[in-house]
Amino acid sequence: MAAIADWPWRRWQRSQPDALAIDNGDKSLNWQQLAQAIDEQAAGFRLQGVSAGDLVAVRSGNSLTALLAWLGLLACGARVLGLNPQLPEPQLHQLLPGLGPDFVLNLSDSACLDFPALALLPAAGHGCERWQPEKIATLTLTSGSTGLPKAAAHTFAAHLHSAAAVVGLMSFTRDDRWLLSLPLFHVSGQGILWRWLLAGATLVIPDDGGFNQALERSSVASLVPTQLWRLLHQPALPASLRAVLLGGAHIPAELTRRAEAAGLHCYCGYGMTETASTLCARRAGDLPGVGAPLTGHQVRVVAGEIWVRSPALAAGYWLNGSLRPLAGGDGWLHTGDVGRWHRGELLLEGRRDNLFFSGGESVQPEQIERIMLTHPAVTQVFVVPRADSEYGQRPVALVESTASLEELADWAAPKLAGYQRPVAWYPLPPASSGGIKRSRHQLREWVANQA
Ligand code: 4YB
Repeated sequence: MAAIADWPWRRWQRSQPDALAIDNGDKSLNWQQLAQAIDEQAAGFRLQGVSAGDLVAVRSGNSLTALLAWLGLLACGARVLGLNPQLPEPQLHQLLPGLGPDFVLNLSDSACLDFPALALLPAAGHGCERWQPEKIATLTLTSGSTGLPKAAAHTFAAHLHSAAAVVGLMSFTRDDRWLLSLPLFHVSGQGILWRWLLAGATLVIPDDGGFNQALERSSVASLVPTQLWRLLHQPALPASLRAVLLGGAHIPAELTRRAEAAGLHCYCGYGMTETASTLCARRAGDLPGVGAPLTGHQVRVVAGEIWVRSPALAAGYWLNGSLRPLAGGDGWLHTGDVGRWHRGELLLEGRRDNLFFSGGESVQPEQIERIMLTHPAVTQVFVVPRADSEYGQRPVALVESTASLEELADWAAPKLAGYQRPVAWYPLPPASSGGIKRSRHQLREWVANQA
């Protein structure tokens, strides 16, 4: 990747000032206007006391306002910690003291947080710090299965390494329009941001017209598999959409087969918070799996566990004023994901911490879920353990499907070993977290509370 000598938006301000940088429905900004808006945001934050190296927590969903705040803060030299506005307040009160933000910018409701508050007060002038790609740009919370999330700290350089590999794979150019389809507080949303800035393309931000209307104006989108299922259930795919990057969860072959048949190029990716989004990916095809590592990333499978080494890796986890290493001294991150190689492709089998034992047999829930997802009427399924006095734990299934639960249980029975067969079936309860994936921990608790 060629070194970038200045803030990426400055480069596009100079070389293509009139090209469309942001499409937010009625509001559009070219690169000239965007660079100016970022300067004004940065100047306004400076007047409120923000200085280089400060940590600013931004509590917001996606919007043009939130994006300009993120970029203005980064331009000030501040590090941005994105917060899911749906994180419950007690959890925020537990989490934030260890991260020690200097300021909080709350664009969501009026949660009461004990940190100096920032407001959006754009001001005249230039608030931009010098571009220093090796500085920490963002802290991103991991979606840990239990306990408090950790805050992975990424440099600008790490984000741009990740972006360059995906931009190359998908031939993403400045003529493209990537929809900001996933939240900025998650790496999947940040991935979109850095690819857009690297390529000098257009970022489409959904406005009041909603997600589907914004899709109609986009050529590329990042989607989790359930979003693509929903899209395929609509009468027609948006004509402008040429490609989707999928990730975050198992990507059923049937899903990509249907989407490809409808003319949509599907890229199957694997990544995590610590790797600043996708690190393995490939165009969907006949083989299962998420492809080989993209340029610059290395992957090994050691005793069944996936290890990763990459310039996109976080510099560490931020806690109590310092960075804690996330990888061993050799730079390899032990991901906790179980996988294997198959004809040069990485196959994901599940997470180590989801494994449980039932009557002495080990149950990997994702193995059961993958089988269930081959049923044409199943769009989402989670298998979680339920305490059992005789077996220790037994599997229970939570399913989103148009087929009846009885039909699914009958269909699944001959495909599963006895110890893998769910002993209870429930419709998947509605999501409430605002994140990109369901919390297995919450689903487990939900099941434990059923009579
Ligand atoms: C998987 C998995 C897979 C992750 N099969 N398990 O820009 C992108 O890369 C993107 C595009 C569309 C949708 C999502 C993304 C992401 O960033 C996803 C990144 C992510 O999920 N990060 S995470 O920290 O929240 O979770 C990581 C874990 O998710 C991994 O460790 C895996 O366990 C699981 N996962 N991709 C099966 N293709």
